[in-house]
Amino acid sequence: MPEPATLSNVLPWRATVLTLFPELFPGPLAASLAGDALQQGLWTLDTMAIRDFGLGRHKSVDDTPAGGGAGMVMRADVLGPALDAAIAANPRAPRIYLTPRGAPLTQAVVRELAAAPGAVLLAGRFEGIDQRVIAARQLREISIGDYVLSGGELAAMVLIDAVVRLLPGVVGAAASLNEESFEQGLLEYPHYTRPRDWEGLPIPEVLLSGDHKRIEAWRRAESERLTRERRPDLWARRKREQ
Ligand code: 9D3
Repeated sequence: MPEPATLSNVLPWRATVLTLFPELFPGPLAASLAGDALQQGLWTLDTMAIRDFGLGRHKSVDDTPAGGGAGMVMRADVLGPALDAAIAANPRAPRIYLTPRGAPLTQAVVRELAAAPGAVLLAGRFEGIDQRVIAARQLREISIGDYVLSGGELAAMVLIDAVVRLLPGVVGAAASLNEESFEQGLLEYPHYTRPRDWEGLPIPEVLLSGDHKRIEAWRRAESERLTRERRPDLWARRKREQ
């Protein structure tokens, strides 16, 4: 008989975050689902301050870009030792650099990361980091979407939040089953609850009919309509079986 997964025989998922702003953590990750799971010991969070690895009297972490141009670049001789300390703390975890030029964070990537022992997450600031660090420490570059943030910290929190809710024991089986409809490539249908009439607006009659076949057909049609209207990219690639 296989042993059931319990806290005593499963290591917590371990996030090690390298940042210039450790005071931003845990931030929203201390609340709600992720926060409860953190308190239960299902995952752990360590932040390491890049400034602690800064060089010289001013603890410098950045310098002007080789070849010229705007902004500043995070130094390899700072990030190398900082990453080595983070990797030593979390040696089997994939190493991720959050950057606007990274590959998109998708639910498939989130599932992959949830199956790993944790993640070393480098949150950048300034224009970026010295390319040699990415190559030498084998960093996987990930973006959370096509908009510009002020730094990688919020992106690291988004990634952690998405991973943590997939860890065993964090959300119920009902929620994970629900996810499968999204993974079919359709957006969620509209939801309603009491009161039956709110500000003169009724709940669609079909949802009160008790006819589960009709309800299922209505929800499917609404999911398809919303996906077609809002996400032509998903609509074109949707799974067509069943
Ligand atoms: C003009 C070049 N800019 C790239 C669009 C420079 C730049 C802007 C903002 C470099 C870094 C940042 C800070 N952003 C992140 O660190 C970041 C990010 C993002 O801005 N959008 C989506 N995902 C991510 S992950 C890290």
